Amino acid sequence: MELFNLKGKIALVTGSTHGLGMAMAKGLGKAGATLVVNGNSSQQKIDDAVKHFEREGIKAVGYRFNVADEAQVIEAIGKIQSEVGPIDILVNNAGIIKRTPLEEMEVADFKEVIDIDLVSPFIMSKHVVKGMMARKQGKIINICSMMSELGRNTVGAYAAAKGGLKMLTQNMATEWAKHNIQINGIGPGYFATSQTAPIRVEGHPFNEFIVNRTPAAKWGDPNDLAGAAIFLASRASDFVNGHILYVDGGILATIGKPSNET
Ligand code: GCO
Repeated sequence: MELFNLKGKIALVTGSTHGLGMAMAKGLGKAGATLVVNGNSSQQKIDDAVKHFEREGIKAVGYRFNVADEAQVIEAIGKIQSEVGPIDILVNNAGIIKRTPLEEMEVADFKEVIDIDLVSPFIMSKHVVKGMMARKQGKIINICSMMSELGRNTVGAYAAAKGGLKMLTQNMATEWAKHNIQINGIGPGYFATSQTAPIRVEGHPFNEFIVNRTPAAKWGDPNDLAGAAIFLASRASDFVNGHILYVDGGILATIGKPSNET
């Protein structure tokens, strides 16, 4: 189990005040990492998340900043590194989605999704990787999606961002692996979170579709992502690079089946 021990490591998880980010951060904390919690909505949400982690026996510190604003990112990373310590693990999780048919989508909305879901991981990684290079070690985990591989009606901007994030992950690995930095991705399937709440309501056609389309025949529980996060943040993945680890109940393994088949 030493391979998966994160004791003494500092993990910054963007968007970790709720949902998948919180679940992955909790996994890293339970494995021994000190958590740097990030959000941009309200200081109260960050404080509540820090208290949540502390109740779990996890050391956590909160920083509110907008991952899409390079000046805020530079300032925050400087403060984190001087107040908490060097960032050993960066999880680029913060993201948004806008569900609109492409032909109806405003350009500004398209750009906002690209900005937060694709440009922000670049901004964060560009400024965190300098310290990792100096220390000759580090772990970067980009949170991709089923939409890194597949399209779906109304999520074109998100798919473009997440498809790009998959390739950005591979290019980060190409350029930075020689510094003993491992850059990988996690591709969550369909999970029960606030982001998917609108398409998960009882009786919503998409709810039944996903259960039928997923070989595991259920929506994922955010805690199912903790193991993948711990693996990619630990020494257990020191020779894994540029890999997107899909945690999807088997969705990408299958073409699916007619609704009348079990
Ligand atoms: C959607 C969902 C998905 C999931 C996840 C799948 O509207 O299709 O929100 O985008 O959130 O990204 O991997």
